[in-house]
Amino acid sequence: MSANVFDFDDFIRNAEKPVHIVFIGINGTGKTTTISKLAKRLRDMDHSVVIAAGDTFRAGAIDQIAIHADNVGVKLIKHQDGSDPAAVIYDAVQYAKGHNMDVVLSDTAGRMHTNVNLMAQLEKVCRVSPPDLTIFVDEAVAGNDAVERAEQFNNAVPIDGSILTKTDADSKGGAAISIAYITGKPIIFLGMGQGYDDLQKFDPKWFVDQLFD
Ligand SMILES: Nc1nc2c(ncn2[C@@H]2O[C@H](COP(=O)(O)OP(=O)(O)O)[C@@H](O)[C@H]2O)c(=O)[nH]1
Ligand SMILES: [Mg+2]
Repeated sequence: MSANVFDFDDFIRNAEKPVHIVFIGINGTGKTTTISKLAKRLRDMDHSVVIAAGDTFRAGAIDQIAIHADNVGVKLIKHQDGSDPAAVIYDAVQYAKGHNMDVVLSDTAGRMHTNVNLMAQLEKVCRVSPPDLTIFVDEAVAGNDAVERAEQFNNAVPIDGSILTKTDADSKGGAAISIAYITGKPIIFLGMGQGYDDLQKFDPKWFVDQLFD
């Protein structure tokens, strides 16, 4: 695992701006919460951030992310409920370019990895606004289910790394090893709670110590 470490902060610092990051995964794994945490982290590092309200599907999703964007003090680009997620994400990237902003965090609706139409929609999002990073978000508690999903999502839109959430509920999180192995891509962060600061950089040594503790 230590052969495959990704320094998110360095990547953002050195990348050509705006950096576009798309978050994918099934429903309820913590995509929206994680985006809010990352928005705060990036703001704390003096990066300017735009969030794209790309979950236009679930009722209340746009309001939910609007509250988070407000709380952490970043710009939100949103369209109507039910609109094309590729369009709002495109607008957010254009906004960031037009305003010399550093990072675009694109939310997407949760979808089952087995839903062909919704996976095609994800491919469209990534075709219209190619991401610099595609991050798969799943729960540490999901175990082997998360591994299966990581593989399927990775087949549809190649992922660059994963974030495992809710490690506060399952401190072991052995799924991290399998997900990193299956995708060949690093685990970037761990979600450790519901607060904006409950995000920890993935540290292989810390993780292995936890696992065998
Ligand atoms: N305990 C805990 N809860 C989390 C964590 N990340 C997200 N959640 C909670 O999981 C629920 C679903 O999160 P949400 O971001 O809406 O998931 P999404 O459907 O993937 O966007 C919310 O109640 C979050 O507060 C975490 O790291 N730890
Ligand atoms: Mg969400």
